[in-house]
Order: sequence, then structure tokens, then C-alpha cells
Amino acid sequence: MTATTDLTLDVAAIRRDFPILEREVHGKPLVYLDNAATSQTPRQVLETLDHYYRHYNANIHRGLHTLADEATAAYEATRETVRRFLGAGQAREIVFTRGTTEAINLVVHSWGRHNLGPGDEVLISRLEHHSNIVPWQLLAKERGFTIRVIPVDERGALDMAAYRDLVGERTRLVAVNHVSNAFGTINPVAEMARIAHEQGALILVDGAQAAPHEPVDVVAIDADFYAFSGHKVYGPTGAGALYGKAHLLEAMPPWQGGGEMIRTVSFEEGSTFADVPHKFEAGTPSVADVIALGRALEWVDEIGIALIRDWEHGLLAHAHRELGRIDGLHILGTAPQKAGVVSFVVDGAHAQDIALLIDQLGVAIRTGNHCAQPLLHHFGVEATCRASFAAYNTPEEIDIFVAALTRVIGMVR
Ligand code: 7TS
Repeated sequence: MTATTDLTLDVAAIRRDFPILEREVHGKPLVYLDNAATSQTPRQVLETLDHYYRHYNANIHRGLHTLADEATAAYEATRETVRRFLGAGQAREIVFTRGTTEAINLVVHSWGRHNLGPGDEVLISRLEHHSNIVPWQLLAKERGFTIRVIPVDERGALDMAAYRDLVGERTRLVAVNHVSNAFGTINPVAEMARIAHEQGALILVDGAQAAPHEPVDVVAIDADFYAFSGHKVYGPTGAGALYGKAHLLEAMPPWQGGGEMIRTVSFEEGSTFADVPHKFEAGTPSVADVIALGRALEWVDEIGIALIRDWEHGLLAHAHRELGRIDGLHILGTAPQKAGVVSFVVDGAHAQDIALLIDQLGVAIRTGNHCAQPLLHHFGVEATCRASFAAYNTPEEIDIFVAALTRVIGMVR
């Protein structure tokens, strides 16, 4: 099989940045196609972590000594890097979190708890990851608001006509992912924001699967909140961010209390709180991981997110074409706008068996419900196999994956 993409990304040079891609699994070269779960880490990010711990490991914002000053400067410089990466207007609109899950929980517990009550509605799409469903359900129990679900069509694209009908005067917030982790659907979030705003509702965009793959501009989208995870965009685990419009963040109460988020603390008069974004960053953050996340975003910038997107779209088209030749294989998620994720089931072969056997051939794909049970149940399946791509993947790797899959299907049928 020949690789057929005519794009110009220097994938050989990119691969040299990732030491892990040289390892073998079960005696075979690793083919890593589980990037939607977590991406691999380039040496520039590894070196940033190493350099931090060797040279300026210190707690931030508190120490009046050189190491603390250096750590604080690098941490705050990353806020500016994230601002640029997301196209936000101001660095104080960026709150560091552990990742997308924590960013969504921040909005739920701070904005949600203080703005939602009986009679209010939150719209969530059927495409959501559990982390954009369950926190809302937990709060709905406590506050008595209603969750309504934006349906999908048979391709796994959002039903925009139904969305327009659902958004009404009771709608307070729309929570939707930018890109679906299970199917790869790219959602028209700017249009969804416009429709939400016409009705006076806010929109929270879960960008966990968009930030690594698509150019993001929170101002152009007009997102009120935008969340992403560093570990899916070539950064380390433990650091991600929430973007929030300044006036919203300012009006929101703290959600976690502790050091660094206060201005004054008194037993007699209670406490007063720091300005945004520090009001939302209680305790010692994952300083090294935040700084290394900044380096990861710079790495993405050095290559160019548009080039990464185009490369991955080429990989996706190649994968769709080659998988389409396998008898009895069904791709779930065929929306016209898709990022580099392909989910599929195979007649007569359990997804779990496929993943286990294909791992023996060195290929890492994901099986299961991808933390999107409502979506998979809607399509009548409990699990799919999912291959997801990153900048370092190649058409040749997809060919190896497809050949391995063909072999495995022959074994289990
Ligand atoms: N939202 C989306 C759309 C995601 O894909 C994920 C993780 C999350 C939120 C949660 O991110 P976290 O970094 O806070 O855990 N998605 C996946 C996945 O597809 N396979 O493993 C994790």
C-alpha cells in the first residue's frame, strides 16, 4: 500500500523530537494511535521539566528569593503563552487547572452553583465526554435545574435544527465539545455561541480534542468559557487551563479555598479574595507541568497548528479509505467536519479482543466507551475501537495498523 498525502509537514523531523516513538512493544516498533487519550511528549518539553527541577524548583508567588522569582516568572509567562494559543484578549482570563475535567468542574461549582436553580436549563450535547455531563448532573441534583440534550444525526453530527429549537429563554448555558473524542465530529461552536447568546445564554466549550488539532480562537468563537488539557497537546499530565471572559470570572465566587487565592484572612471579618485568575488557583499548582505546557504550546506553534491540522486530515482520509476496504467493518462517526479520530466496530469481532491482539503487534488503539456512554448507546453499541492521530503519525503507520487489524480480524472471526 502506498501513502497518499501531498502535505509538506516534515514528519521525520517531528518524529525525532519524540524519544518514546523509538521503543518497541512486544518486539514490534510502536505504532501509537491513542492520541485522543494522551499525546506523547517531545524532548523540548521533557527538557523543560528537567531544567525546572534541576535549576529553579520553588513555590510560586510567595518566596522573596531568586528561585521563587524565576519559577513565578516562568509560570506567569505560560499564562501569556496560553492566552496567545487560545486567542484570548487578556492573560488574566486564563486560569490554570489540572486539565479539562477540573476546568469544567470550576465552571460548574463556581458559576453554576451561583447562577442555576429550578426552572433553568443547561443544554448538553449527546456527543459529550462524561466530564461535561456528570458534573452538571451532580449540580442539577443539588440546584434543581434541568439538563436537556442536543441530539445527533446518524453521522454523529449535531442536529442544529433541534439545537435552535432547544435554546430558549430558560436556557442559561450550553455545554458542548469543540471536537468529539469518540467520533471526531467538529462542532460549529461559533454558530452555537451566536444562537446561545441571542437567547441570553452562555456557552462553555470543551476544547480537549480541539486544542491539539485545530486552530482555536476563543474571541472569534465568542466562547464564554473554553477548557483544554495539556497532556493531549504534547504537554505533561497535570496541567491544563480554563479560559473565561474577564467579566464572568470577576463576578464568579471562588470554588476552592486555600493559600494564594486570598487577599486577607481573618477570624473576625472573614476572608477577602485575590483578583482573577488567582482567585481560582488555590494551593500550590503543578508549577513544573504548567511551565512545560507552555513549552509544548510553543512547540506546536513552531510547527504550525494549521499544518498539523492539514496533515492529520490527510491521515484521517487515508485511514477512512483503507479501513473502508475491510469486510464487515463499520465506521461510526462520518460527519462532514471531522478531526483525526476514527471509531469503528467489526462484525463478529469484539472490540476488546481486537485491541488486545493488535497490541501484541505493537499497535496502540483504544477500545471501550471512550467516556461517552450516552453517544455509544444511541448508536446501539457498548464499545468501539478508536484510532486517533497526532502530528507524528504517518500514512505508513496507518498501513501497518490496517494490516495488523486485518490479521487480527482473521484470527478472531
Ligand atoms: N473532554 C473531552 C472531549 C475529552 O476527550 C476528555 C478526555 C476530557 C474532556 C477529559 O480530559 P482530562 O484531561 O481532564 O481527563 N478524553 C479521553 C479519551 O478520549 N480517552 O481517554 C481520555
